[in-house]
Amino acid sequence: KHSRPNHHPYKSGTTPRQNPPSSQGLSTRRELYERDFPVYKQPVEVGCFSLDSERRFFNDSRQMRYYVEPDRNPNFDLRDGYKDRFIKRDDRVKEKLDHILRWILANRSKLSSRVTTASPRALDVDIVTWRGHLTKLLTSPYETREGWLLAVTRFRGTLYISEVETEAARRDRENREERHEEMMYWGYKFEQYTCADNAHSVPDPGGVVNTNEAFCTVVQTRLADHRLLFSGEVDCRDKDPNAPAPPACYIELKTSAEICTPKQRSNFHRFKLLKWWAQSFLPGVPRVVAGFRDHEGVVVTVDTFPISKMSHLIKNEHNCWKPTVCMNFCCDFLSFVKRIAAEDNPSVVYLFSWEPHRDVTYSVHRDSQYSFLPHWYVEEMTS
Ligand code: 0WD
Ligand code: CA
Repeated sequence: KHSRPNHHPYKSGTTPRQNPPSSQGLSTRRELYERDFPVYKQPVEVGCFSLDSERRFFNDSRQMRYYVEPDRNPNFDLRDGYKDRFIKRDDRVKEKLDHILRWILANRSKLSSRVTTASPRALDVDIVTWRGHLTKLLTSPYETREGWLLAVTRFRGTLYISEVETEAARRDRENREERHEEMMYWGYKFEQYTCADNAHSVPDPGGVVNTNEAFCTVVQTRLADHRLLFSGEVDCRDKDPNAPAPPACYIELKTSAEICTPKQRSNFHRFKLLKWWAQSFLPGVPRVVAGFRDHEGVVVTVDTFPISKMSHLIKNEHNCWKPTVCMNFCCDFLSFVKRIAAEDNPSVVYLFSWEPHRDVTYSVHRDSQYSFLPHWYVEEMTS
């Protein structure tokens, strides 16, 4: 260990300053996060909202769908309707946290607001974000391909976290091949084959697939000392009226390439199940129903994966992912964010950036292109 040279610029008697903040990072190395599983409270649904075929917000469950169990070998043709019965959401439009913020304004009383001079906090939560952003954090210690950018603003004591599209992600989106474009449709088509509009009807595979439509749950939970409020899109629910209350009655639908070789099985366990586990564990959705399809987009088998069994399924894989690493990294990242994002100001953005094999770094931006809290939200929350 080498000592400080005598000509060091700091005055004697003062504590040496830390490195400039922009050079301090947070590591994503797995070994650092192999500790006891952190406290993660059972997520509680505090509300929901719907987005209609034109992406309009409704503070209700009108877009909820009901799962109808298919045949185990259904031969669903996922390519059907791609050319003539598909309305695709415009993914150039960045909605940021807007829908969640609309939900918050419509439900402020439910969030036990305490607006007092002693407590400047407008909401009784530390973090507001999309579930999908948290999924990216959970999987970062195992991610080798895609980095992320997360914009953070502290406003009235609460940290708002909103993703910014990376340059690489924008390039991929703009240069997607036609085959890939079509394969993205397959997941939505599978939903149409397995979901009905109400508990007593049947799916309508002859209808239009419109990806503007969404039903989102809003859940509250706590990860160690971080009180979280986040929203996630839910595909459907168990149609049995005696099913447990949300989120335990929710079902996540997925499609995946059929598994033919041991290598494919191993990759499925190592990469796909990690993403599926992280996404559904966060809001407390207990099961994933997967349609395994061939290269022509025909679903050959359907299987149910309980979230609670996923981490056992993977135990035979060498060097596989661990839920505790995912959760501890997320927890440490949120602590890091709380420490760095100190200025309470709706027009200041702390931009956290990560690329695989690197540390998380950040930069600070005032009144920039990155500001994401809309005026209508800031004004309503300030009054
Ligand atoms: O504008 C943005 N940058 C984002 C917007 C990024 C992430 C999400 N969103 C919004 C959209 O309003 C969407 O309705 O989030 C909603 C979904 O949020 P989430 O549940 O937090 O996202 P995630 O867990 O990543 O995805 C859940 C589902 C996906 O299902 P699969 O089975 O493929 O994981 O939401 C859909 C997709 O069906 N989805 C999206 N829908 C609209 N816009 C988006 C998106 N950007 N990303 C995923
Ligand atoms: Ca899905």
